[in-house]
Amino acid sequence: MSKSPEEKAKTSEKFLSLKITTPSKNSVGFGAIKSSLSQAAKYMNPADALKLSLKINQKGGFDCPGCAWPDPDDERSPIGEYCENGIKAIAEEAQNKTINREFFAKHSVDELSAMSDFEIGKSGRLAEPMFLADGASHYQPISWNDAFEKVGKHLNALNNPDEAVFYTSGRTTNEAAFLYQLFVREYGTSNLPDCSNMCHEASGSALSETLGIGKGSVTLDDLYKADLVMVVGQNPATNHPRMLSALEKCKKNGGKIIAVNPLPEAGLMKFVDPQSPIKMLMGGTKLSDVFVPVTINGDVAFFKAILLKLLQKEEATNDVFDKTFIEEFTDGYDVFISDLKTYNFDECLQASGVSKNVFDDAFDLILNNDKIIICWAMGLTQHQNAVDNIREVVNLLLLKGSIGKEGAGTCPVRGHSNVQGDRTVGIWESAPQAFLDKIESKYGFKPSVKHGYSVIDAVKAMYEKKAKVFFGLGGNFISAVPDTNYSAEALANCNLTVHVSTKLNRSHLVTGKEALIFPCLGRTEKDYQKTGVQTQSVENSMGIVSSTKGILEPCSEDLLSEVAVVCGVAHATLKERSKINWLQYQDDYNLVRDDIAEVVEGFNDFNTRLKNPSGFYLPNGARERKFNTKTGKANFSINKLPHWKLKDEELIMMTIRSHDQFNTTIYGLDDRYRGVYNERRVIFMNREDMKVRGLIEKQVVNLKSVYSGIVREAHSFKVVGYDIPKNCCATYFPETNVLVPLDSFAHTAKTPASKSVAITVEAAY
Ligand SMILES: Nc1nc2c(c(=O)[nH]1)N[C@H]1C(S)=C(S)[C@@H](COP(=O)(O)OP(=O)(O)OC[C@H]3O[C@@H](n4cnc5c(=O)[nH]c(N)nc54)[C@H](O)[C@@H]3O)O[C@H]1N2
Ligand SMILES: Nc1nc2c(c(=O)[nH]1)N[C@H]1C(S)=C(S)[C@@H](COP(=O)(O)OP(=O)(O)OC[C@H]3O[C@@H](n4cnc5c(=O)[nH]c(N)nc54)[C@H](O)[C@@H]3O)O[C@H]1N2
Ligand SMILES: [Mo]
Repeated sequence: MSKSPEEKAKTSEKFLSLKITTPSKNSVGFGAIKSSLSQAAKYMNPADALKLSLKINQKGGFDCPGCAWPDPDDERSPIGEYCENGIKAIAEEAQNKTINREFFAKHSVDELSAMSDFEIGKSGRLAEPMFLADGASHYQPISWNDAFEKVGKHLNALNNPDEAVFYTSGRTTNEAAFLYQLFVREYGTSNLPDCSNMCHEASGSALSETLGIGKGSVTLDDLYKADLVMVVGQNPATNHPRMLSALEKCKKNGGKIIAVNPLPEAGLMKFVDPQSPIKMLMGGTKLSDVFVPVTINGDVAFFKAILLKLLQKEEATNDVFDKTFIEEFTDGYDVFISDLKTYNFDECLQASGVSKNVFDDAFDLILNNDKIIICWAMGLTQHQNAVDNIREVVNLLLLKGSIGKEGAGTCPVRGHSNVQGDRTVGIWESAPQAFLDKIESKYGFKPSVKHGYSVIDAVKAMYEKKAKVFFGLGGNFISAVPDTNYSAEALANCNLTVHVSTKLNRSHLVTGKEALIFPCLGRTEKDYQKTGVQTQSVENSMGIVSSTKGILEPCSEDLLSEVAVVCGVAHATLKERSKINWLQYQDDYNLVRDDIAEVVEGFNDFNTRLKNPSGFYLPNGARERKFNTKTGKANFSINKLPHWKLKDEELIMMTIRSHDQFNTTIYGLDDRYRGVYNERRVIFMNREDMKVRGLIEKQVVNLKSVYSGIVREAHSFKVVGYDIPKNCCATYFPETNVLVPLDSFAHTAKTPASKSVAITVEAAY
């Protein structure tokens, strides 16, 4: 009998051999160079590695498939705007091993699912389309045409287009994403869940409401010019290494940095620039002036304490708030202030877990500086009160008039390299009416105005058999979503699951009755079409659109581009009933861009402007103090302290990334900066919490979460004593996604609360 979906979705519980060292006090430097070179040497052919490292993030080169951190507008490093983890991302994609029909004939789906995520990822690049028939144990080859027809047949057999779900992960380029959402809307649904639903959705939600734009307001230049940068809930040394160069530049210009994080992350402490050999020898730059070890989910409490103290000062001296800005540009100040006055400073400080001394140091910097930028990532967005977290950040910036001026503003640091662009060009389950109207007038069909499924809704719908076809453009849905067991059953309930992917991952193994794998080109590869090698485009975290063009030969002749896959599926599904000539787009991506220019705001003359080697900025109201909100002003908001309470024995767990992974792709088994080697099944605990529970270093434990009466368990983790606030703990995702309840998510934004999971820890034996 074949394995159950839950078993196939499970990460391997085998232990390797954990080694623990003292966590690093600084980041990057020689260690990073060594690590990235060894990664490239291991998996790529050397000529390709060199070619790529010279072209990464260069004008006219390709956009690194790693994170969404922007490239400098003018000066770029001659040896490539690279970083250790960027090289790892590329080495992973451009690896010289491929897998085809022989591989799948040799290994059954059950067998592959027993491998660790690390091993699955290292099997190689997918080289030809594969099909898993109902009841079959092995994937078999299928032609592209037959595969497209199969998708079309399944989609056309549904009772209603809303029974299909179309997921996107944020590596998809603007061109592919635009066509994909266009196809989905012409097919008849708005079920476009996106990885951003699990990521920065709460930022989009909070920022749209308060500042009228769901994106950040700052540019790289602002970061250089800020007086004070706060880095909240973010681990840049691992996830956005190039951000450290910008922070260093800010410091050189006299700026200060405050880090707010339960963990003393290496990169927040000290940075050694790998592109500056002299500085490397001198030991690098001290980055954070103040490190605030907030308790997990203690951020609203911390910010409220700051706001209360600022108010107190303002009432005494009358020169703390930017009253001209508040008067002219904001709404809701009085109501906000009267709500703020209902809070008690000591209670807020206590709830934040921050000591008075550290608080005072941070407070002084905030009080005495007016050009403030606040950067944040998943530490703020993956909580039930995530939207409150971000709105409270905005309140602080508004009081200080720190928005829409040089060196000041909001900086949500995005994850995937084009996650922001995908949303801009229409990957949105609840797209604005104005956008849908433009689609209707341009293409002559009426898009569905229903609110489609976000990620959480999609999982529920599949579980309840309301959705029967799952299509994923990139990503690794089963490993990324919460509540692995429930979600595995949800996928298994589908008639068909389809994944457009570069690499094998667990989502190819936890399938519907039938399954298809569509292997596609990666960012680094040349995209040959009838009119020549195609250029595509992406938007980075700061709203700059730029071109990306691969430089390597494709790893297999049987790959299609994402654009071609979307066109093929659309053509096979919609046939004569389509109002669109789908196949023209794949021959010439300029045509896609002409359409985007007509439909999406800010893209006029797209094809011409994309030729600018630095790309172009999209319009950003908040940057110019034009707030496109309901009130026409920037809105203060009222946010409560979170009300959850841990029960005896419980700890609050955050699920984070190690230094050797890109989301669900495991590059290696080390977390160098945190001093953890050769193991991913670890739990970082406060040493007093260990003592109370009678646990010792490296002891094997089982973890349990109980939420709404449902018990979830994850077995076999090793304890690592760590410098983390009491009652807090940390584990890596995806291993602990089994513990994250699907029903625990951010209000209004529905981001899974994967940074605040109440768990208990028990010795395994
Ligand atoms: N190399 C690499 N780069 C990546 C990724 C990757 O996996 N690998 N992923 C990409 C993606 S999609 C994303 S979204 C980003 C993710 O980038 P990050 O958000 O930096 O990633 P996480 O590991 O989730 O780290 C969250 C940080 O928040 C802190 N934190 C957790 N809970 C709280 C809290 O309650 N309050 C505060 N103040 N801090 C908290 C954690 O200690 C940790 O330092 O990175 C992108 N870049
Ligand atoms: N517990 C917990 N869960 C989380 C998070 C967390 O912090 N904690 N973070 C969440 C966040 S922020 C995010 S963004 C999601 C990520 O969720 P996803 O975006 O779904 O996951 P990824 O791991 O980024 O996807 C990796 C897969 O994408 C495919 N791929 C890579 N490059 C390309 C390409 O160019 N084209 C195509 N078509 N496919 C490609 C490869 O097959 C690879 O296996 O996970 C979320 N899940
Ligand atoms: Mo993300």
